[in-house]
Amino acid sequence: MKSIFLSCISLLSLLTALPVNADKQPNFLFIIADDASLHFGQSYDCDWVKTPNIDKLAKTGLIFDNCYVVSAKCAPCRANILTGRNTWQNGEAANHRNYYPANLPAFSKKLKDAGVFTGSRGKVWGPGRPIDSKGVINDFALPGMNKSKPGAAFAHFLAKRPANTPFFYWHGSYDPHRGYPAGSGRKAGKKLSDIDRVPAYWPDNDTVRSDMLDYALEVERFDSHVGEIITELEKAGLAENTLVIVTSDHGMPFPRVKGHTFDDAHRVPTVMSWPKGIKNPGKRVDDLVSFIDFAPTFLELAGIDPSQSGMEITGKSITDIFSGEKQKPRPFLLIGRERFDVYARPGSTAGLGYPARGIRSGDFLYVHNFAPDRWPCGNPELGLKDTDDSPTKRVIEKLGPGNPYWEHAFGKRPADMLFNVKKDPDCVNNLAADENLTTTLDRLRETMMLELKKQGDPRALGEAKGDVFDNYPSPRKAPQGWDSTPFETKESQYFTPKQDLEGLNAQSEAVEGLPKVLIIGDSISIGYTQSVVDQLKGVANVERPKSNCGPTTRGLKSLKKWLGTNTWDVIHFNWGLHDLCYRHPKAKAYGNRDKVNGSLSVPLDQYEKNLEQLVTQLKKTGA
Ligand SMILES: [Ca+2]
Repeated sequence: MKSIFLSCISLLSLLTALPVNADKQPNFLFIIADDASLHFGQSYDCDWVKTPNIDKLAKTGLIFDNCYVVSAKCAPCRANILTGRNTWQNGEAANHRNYYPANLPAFSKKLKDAGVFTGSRGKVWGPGRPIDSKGVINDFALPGMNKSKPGAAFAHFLAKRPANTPFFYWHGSYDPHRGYPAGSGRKAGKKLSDIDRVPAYWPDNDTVRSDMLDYALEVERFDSHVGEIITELEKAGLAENTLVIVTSDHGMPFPRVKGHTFDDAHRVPTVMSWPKGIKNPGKRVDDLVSFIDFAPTFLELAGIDPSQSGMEITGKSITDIFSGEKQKPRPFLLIGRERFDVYARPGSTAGLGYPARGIRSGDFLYVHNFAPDRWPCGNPELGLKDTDDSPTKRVIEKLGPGNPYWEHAFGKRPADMLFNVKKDPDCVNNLAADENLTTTLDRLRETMMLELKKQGDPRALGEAKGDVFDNYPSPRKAPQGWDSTPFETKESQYFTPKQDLEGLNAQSEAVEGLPKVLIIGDSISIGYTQSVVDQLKGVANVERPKSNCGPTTRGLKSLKKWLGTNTWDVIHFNWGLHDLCYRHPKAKAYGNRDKVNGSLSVPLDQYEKNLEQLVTQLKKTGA
């Protein structure tokens, strides 16, 4: 009975599948490390990490020098692979530790539907909950092989494969993800002096080097698993017509790499082998290749036209690189991020993200940070969550704000960042203000924004549509004491910093005979009233309006009221921050702030006129 049932299923899959030709159609073996940078041993000229199995594979295949992930964090990156779409096109799958939308297709499901035998071991997509509206867990049509050893799991999968059926197998390693036993690298015989170079953005000391060696050991374990799996592939006689890809979901779990928008986080080691299909093996490929290119490549090689797959794929197949008949050069690729670790920045239920988009083209990487007022690594008082805990992180944290290493890793970043990745692969010299590169920057930004709009990126479409990413829920429970209220709203209805709440009521005790001082200003200038009062105690009587004095337009309306009937000896005034703030009526951000699509609250020429009128009126007071 069981066998009849199985034959019915097989017949059904044959009927619904596109024609499967096991001789011609390649198999796919996709092996992905978790958090490995460009340290695949000899393949990437790295002496302190030994990866003989990957290096052997590279000799019969291709080494990619410019393969980029779209988002440098586990869950969003893996969503890019599965969908062939960019982060900003994947709804809530743009985020990390999130729900995976039920309607978001995955290439693996399409392969399965076409009759390819599919399976996996280890980490496919996550962390998060890939659950549909009925509570059904989405396994992306990649059922897991329940075996403890990677080689055994793959052998088990191959044994289950129906005869003459092409396969797709995903090995999702957990290496070299943290944590590492501290000192394990040295214990295994590695030396601190093995490391030829510590990136410019970390201090070069024993703790950091030792941390790097611990990481190296985990990359080497990953390599040994690659060896186990390839051995099984060869034993089964399937190596000839299997496209093997060995890569990583983003750079290493160290400060300023994993989770950040620099070259070291996004450019990942990638080796591919396919004896039957790669025409010029043993070559290095310098073409720009994106992780969204995997899905259309798999589909095309499985005989499915990506444009007819119903997946609305953005990536481009790279089969032309395999055949050596390159169609067109790839002029650029895009990168970006939304919310990575949750509860890292107050402002929404599960915390705000750090929206950024970037473009890699020629020698340059241009990155636009949409909310430069936010902390790129998460708020310091909440633990700088967008960087995994590590000895290296602790070393840099201790250095504190103001220290260049701390600023590189955790400090706020400007809206525009431009790096020459050929001359400065560490991306430590921001060239955005370089006058010689103004044209380059403008061209890159224009190309990027145009492309993002074409791709329907809510951030690029403006009107605060991008806030959608900040407001997606997370299955992770809020930590104790989590308060999602934005700091700026909870502090004061007067838009003033905390110290000013005391300052608001802090007027001098009027002492007869002392000069009278009036302070007119916005959140910054009135924020210091208390300390001014304290410092001028016995010297002057200080007062100020009991409100935020806002832009010049409010000043013109309210100045008479603020001056009252007093005679002032000194009037301190300050207008500008509110006038020159970019806002958009439809922006949902606090105060309708919108630096991308907004316009100045008070146009420059009007601001100048208003200021002149105010100064004229103030002069008349004789203060
Ligand atoms: Ca990862």
